[in-house]
Amino acid sequence: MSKRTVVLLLLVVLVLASVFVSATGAEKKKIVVGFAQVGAESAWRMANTESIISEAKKRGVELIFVDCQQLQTNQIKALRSFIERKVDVIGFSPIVTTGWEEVLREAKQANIPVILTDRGVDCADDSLWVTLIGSDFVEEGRRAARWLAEKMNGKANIVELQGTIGSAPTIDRKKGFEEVIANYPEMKIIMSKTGDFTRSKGKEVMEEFLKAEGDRIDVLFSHNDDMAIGAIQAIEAYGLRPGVDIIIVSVDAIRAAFEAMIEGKLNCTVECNPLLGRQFFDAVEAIMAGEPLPKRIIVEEGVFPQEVARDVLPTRRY
Ligand code: GZL
Repeated sequence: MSKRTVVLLLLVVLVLASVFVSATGAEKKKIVVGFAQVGAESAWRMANTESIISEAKKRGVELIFVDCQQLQTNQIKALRSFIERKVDVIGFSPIVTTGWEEVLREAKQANIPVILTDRGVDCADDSLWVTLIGSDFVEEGRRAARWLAEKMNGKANIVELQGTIGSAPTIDRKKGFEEVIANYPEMKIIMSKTGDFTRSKGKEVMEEFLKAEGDRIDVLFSHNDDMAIGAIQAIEAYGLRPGVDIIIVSVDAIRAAFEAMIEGKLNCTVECNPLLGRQFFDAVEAIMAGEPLPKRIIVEEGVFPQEVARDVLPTRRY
C-alpha cells in the first residue's frame, strides 16, 4: 500500500472518529474547579494541598489552584477570579470564619456552587455553600483534654499554643478542650497565645511562656503539631525535657509528631485528617451530576498516644 493511501486512510479514520465523538457527545466537557487554599503554613496543609492536586489529576479535572499565603484578602480575590472565569465549582478552606457573605453571595448569583473543605464559616445564610467537608474540631479538642486528664490524674498547669486567631480549628479546638477540663478544677490554662499554626511562631511563643512561668508549667496543649515541634526546641533550649518535664499533647498527627513521640519528646497527637481530595472531588462530581449532598461531611479520625507511635508510623500517609 502506497504511503499516499496510508495517509489518506488515516485521515478518513480521524475524521470518522471526531464525527463519532461529537455526535455521541462522548467527548465529555472537562470539569473546571477553582480552589483557594489557606497557604502552606504547616505539614498538615502541604498534605491537604497534595491530596487536592493529585486527586484532580487522577480524575482529569482542570484545577485552578491558588495558595493564598494565609491572607483572607487573597482568598476573596481568588474566589472573585474563579467567578470571573465561570468555573464549574469553587472549593476553599476559609482561613477565618467571618467576612465571607459578600463574595459567597456573588458566587451564588453567578450560579457557581461552593464547597467548603477543612474549615467552616460563620454565616447565617447556609445556602451560600453546598457542603462542608472536614473534621469535628470541637471533638478533637475534647479528645486532647480527655487523654490529658487521664495522663495527669486531673491536675495540671497548662500553657496553650492557639492556632490562627479567628479560624474554625482554633475556636473549636479551644472550645472542646475547655469543655472537658472544666470538669477538673485542678486543670488550669495558665497562659494562652497564638502561634499561628507555624513552627517558628510556636517556638517563639513557648520561649515567652517559659520565661514567664517556666517552673510552673506541667503541660503544653498545642492546636497543631507544627507549633508543638517548635515548642519542643524552645523547651530543650530552656533546659527542660519535652515529654518528661513538660507533657505535650497536640493535634494533626503528622509524621513528624510520630517521630517526636518515638524520641519521647511528645506525648500524644490527636488526628486531623488532611487527605480530603477524594471526598472533595466526589462532592464535585455529585454536584455536576445534580445529586444532593449532606450539609456536613465529617472525616473519621483517631488519637495516637506515645506508646503506639513506633508501630503506627510506617502506616502514616502524611
Ligand atoms: C485543621 C487545619 C489546621 C491544621 C493546621 O483542619 O485547618 O490548619 O490543624 C493547619 O496544621 O495549619
